[in-house]
Amino acid sequence: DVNSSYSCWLRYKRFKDTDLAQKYLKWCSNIAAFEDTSVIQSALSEVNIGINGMLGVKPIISGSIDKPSFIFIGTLEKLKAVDISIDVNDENDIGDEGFLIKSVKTGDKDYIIVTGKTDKGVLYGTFSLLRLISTNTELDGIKRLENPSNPLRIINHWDNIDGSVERGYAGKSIFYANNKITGNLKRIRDYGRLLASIGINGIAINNVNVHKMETRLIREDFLPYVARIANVFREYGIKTYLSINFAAPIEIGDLNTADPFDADVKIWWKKKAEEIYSYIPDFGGFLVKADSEFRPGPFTYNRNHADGANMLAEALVPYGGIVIWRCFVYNCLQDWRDRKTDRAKAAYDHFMPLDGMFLDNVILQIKNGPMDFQVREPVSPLFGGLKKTNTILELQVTQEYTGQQKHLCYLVPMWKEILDFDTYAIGKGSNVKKIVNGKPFNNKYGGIAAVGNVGDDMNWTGFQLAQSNLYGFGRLCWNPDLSKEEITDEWIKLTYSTDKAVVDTISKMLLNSWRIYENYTSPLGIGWMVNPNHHYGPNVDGYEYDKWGTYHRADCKGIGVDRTVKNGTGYTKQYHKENAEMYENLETCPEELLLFFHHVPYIYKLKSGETIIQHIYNTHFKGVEQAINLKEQWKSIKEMVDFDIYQHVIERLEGQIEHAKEWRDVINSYFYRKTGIKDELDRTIY
Ligand code: GCW
Repeated sequence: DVNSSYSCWLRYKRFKDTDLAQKYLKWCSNIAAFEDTSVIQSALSEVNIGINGMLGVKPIISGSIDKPSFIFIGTLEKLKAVDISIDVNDENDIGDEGFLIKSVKTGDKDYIIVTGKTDKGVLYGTFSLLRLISTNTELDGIKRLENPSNPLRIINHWDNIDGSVERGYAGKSIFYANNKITGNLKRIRDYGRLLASIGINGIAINNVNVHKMETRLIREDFLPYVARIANVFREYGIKTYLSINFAAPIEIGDLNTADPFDADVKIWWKKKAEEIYSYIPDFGGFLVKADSEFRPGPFTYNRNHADGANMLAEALVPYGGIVIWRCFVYNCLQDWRDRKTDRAKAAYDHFMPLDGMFLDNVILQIKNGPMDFQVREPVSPLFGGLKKTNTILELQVTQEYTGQQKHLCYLVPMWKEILDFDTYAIGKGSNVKKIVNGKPFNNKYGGIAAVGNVGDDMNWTGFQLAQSNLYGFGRLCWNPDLSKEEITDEWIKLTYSTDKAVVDTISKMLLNSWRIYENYTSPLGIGWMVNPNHHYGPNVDGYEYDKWGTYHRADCKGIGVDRTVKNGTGYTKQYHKENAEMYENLETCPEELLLFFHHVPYIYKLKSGETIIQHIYNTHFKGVEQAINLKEQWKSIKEMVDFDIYQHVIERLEGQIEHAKEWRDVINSYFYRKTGIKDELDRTIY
């Protein structure tokens, strides 16, 4: 039973320290609020839950600022209307979704304002204030002015209408069951609270693989139910998006083509847009996977991606909607004997020639790496490559290739590396985090999206510790400059306790977990050594002689894929010069990506002096030791966390240890048998 995990990082646990509680109570007992938009109401309801939970007092919410101490919650407009003055500079600095939290002392009054230009800003400010209180931050003299770095902060659900979730590891869908949309709006509302608390402002509620039944979500029989979900999310400042089927005019319309140049097709989508907006006036737009992994698209009609995306975008223009078009396009039927085609090159080859051809309400959504969410990949060269096109970064919070929420694998450290990666697009310092927010190239849109990790399990994410990935994702979208340590500490304090031993222990576990996972799975940038289809567990040749374009090229002498211009597939040239040279050259290529870019002999020496083969053995033995150690660390805080959570995590960690051993032995045995080279330390290899 992991019920106490249901509220995730919004636990608002009662303060044990009564002095501290007293200090906050001064302000928190009285809330001054004057507005009644649904978003402000959400903020007020949250304040009520939070203060009641933490301080044990039901705050009095009134339209008055007469008390000596209170918290004002409302828009700038209201703030001014009630004659609370605010610095003009601050006022100008607050953007559309930004907020200001400020302590004010005047004469006989001592109060805190939480304000924003819009009610959404007020909502974000309120969640932020509650976070400050939960983490015991001093409010006396506080001033926080924050604006989100990324305009679009979106979660993608790969949920199907039968209730299954593609790559979902936390139960069934919270949106659908048995080909119907759920009536459990309470759960959706709680999800909205979680998402809004970390600043998420968009959600695509169905799988990008839009099958027969899901194609109908944009029909009149389903739209009223989609609208009910959208209504709930709207109260939390979240716009609803739908994944659509490019062939919808044929499948649910009465046309015999979906050609984007066909006049009837254009009219069909325009009417469809009008219909959708009649149910959901603030509908976000369409998310589209086209001409990818057997999904239909413009290629059928000899049109390109820009033709396809623009046609849909035109239909959405009148309503301010957007088309998010995915760049995950490659040949998934490649003959394994074809050594020239390199899947890593595909997205860039498809989309770079189209740079500048998309309408300005089209956004290209690009996976972080050129392959597919492996444990380690270089950053996609489309970031910093595309300059005249809106882009958003796509991350995967659900742990498809990173332990499927059975293993602990905290992804914030990986995402930080991605966001900090310098593309050199406009000279040094052109980090991905700057590129994707759209500012450097004056793009209209930008942001970050991720495939979510939530299902109908009581604790939302299957493995309770995996809640940290969702939390960290949202926080990074809002502010990619937050350090991984800051985000991690915050999450632990909100979820468990502010006790130093708890924070230090769990933080260490989380921050090391990605590297640990990498150690006992795939070394040096080699991916795909997994079982086909479900992608769980070791299988070195699982994808080696197949059609998906995913190889490691191990033979008896060496391993790795040569992607150099000199001898290989030429992938390195898709990067700007500085990175192209770094990857091209064996000496300067970062070692953790060595086998992604180069094919080297097993006896090649790494900088540590270890050979590749010895490195494989060493990391795999070490990874298992580290996994064992994770459990020891967790045991050390047994008395300090709720028993049910303690037990749940122990069980997962035990499973992880066993499975790490499986990985170690399969990988080591494979390479030992392939090479005949013994482990220098003579450990057991089969
Ligand atoms: O990683 C692959 C997944 C597919 C997924 C696809 C995509 C939704 O294995 O399950 O399909 O990527 O991103 O479109």
